[in-house]
Amino acid sequence: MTEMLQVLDAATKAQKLPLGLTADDLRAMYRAMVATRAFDQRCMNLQRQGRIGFCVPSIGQEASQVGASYAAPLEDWVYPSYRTHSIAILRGVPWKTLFDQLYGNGTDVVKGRQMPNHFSLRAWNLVSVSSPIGTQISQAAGTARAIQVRGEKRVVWTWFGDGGTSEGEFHAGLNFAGVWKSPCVFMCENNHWAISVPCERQTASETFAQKAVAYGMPGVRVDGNDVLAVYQAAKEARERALRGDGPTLIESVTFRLGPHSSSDDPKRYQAPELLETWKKRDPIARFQAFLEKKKLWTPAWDKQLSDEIAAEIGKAVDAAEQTPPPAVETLFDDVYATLPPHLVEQRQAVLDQIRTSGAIQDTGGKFPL
Ligand SMILES: Cc1ncc(C[n+]2csc(CCOP(=O)(O)OP(=O)(O)O)c2C)c(N)n1
Ligand SMILES: [Mg+2]
Repeated sequence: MTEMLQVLDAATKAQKLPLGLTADDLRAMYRAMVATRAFDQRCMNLQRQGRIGFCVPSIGQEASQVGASYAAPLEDWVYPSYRTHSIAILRGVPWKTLFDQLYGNGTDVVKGRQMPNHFSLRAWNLVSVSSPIGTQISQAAGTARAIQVRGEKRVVWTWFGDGGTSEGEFHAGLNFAGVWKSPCVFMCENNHWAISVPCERQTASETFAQKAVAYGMPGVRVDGNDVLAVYQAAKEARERALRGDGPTLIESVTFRLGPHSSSDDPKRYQAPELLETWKKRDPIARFQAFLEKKKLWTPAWDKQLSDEIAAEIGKAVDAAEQTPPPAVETLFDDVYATLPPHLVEQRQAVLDQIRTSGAIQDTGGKFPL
């Protein structure tokens, strides 16, 4: 569990396309990676311009996320981390839906009640992002057990970082799934940092993958900047889970090329040489070189792709920004199937107060910001 699975270099030299993937599959993977980076860059710009409050870029981790998620069909449940919006992009969530959440506007699925970047996308089987580190791990293990009890043919995926492995939830989740042999894939993205804590201060284990041994499941260490290797590891883990052979822990070795979040400045704790080393292993550049060799990439296609994505994102940003905030009475929605009488009364009291008091302007039912 110290060796690292790699596919890209050998596949570049081989005649055939690897892993049963078609040219369209490979182009779709590349598109999702490029789109994720464009989204991240746009979000950082919007945050710097004061137009959204917060974001968490995944720059450098696109292969790790797109590779694995390409092996996860829509019927699979995903318990994401705050850094894995590429999964939503790959699943075809409209840009406007993502920006609605970042703006917390009136068409935001969660009605502006979550911190920006905490997407909750039930229609795409993407469970709400958890802010407390690691809580999604035990939730996913529970869901995987439920799927097993119901006899459903699908798999649960959960995403967390190297730092997440130090939480009690990691132990609880992996132990439970290991005992029950539940259909769960534990995706640990080792991006070398937990904010400013380097991964060598996170664990004394030689690898994160080897922690799987203690839970009675396979641990696979994969080059997380090699999109095809991650796809292979994830596909095998899914097949294993569907066969009833239980969970897998995948350690995807990658690197965070950007800040932890829009609130972080890695220059304060990261040696510039380390960043330079990993920039040379940029997962998008590596995949692009492979595609070019296979005659599946041209500069013209790349430009067309980038222009198309930039236009789609631009349109969604404009639309989300112009959408008014949630109406104030929606504050009471979604908790009860039928609102209890005392809350109906309180909602009316709030609306009456808004209308009569000068303190809050009457927005005609719209959120008074
Ligand atoms: C229980 C808990 N402790 C601390 C934090 C603060 N915190 C937010 S992100 C983070 C680092 C997590 O690192 P890692 O799991 O490696 O994921 P990455 O951010 O690198 O993707 C910490 C400590 C938190 N959100 N929840
Ligand atoms: Mg990390």
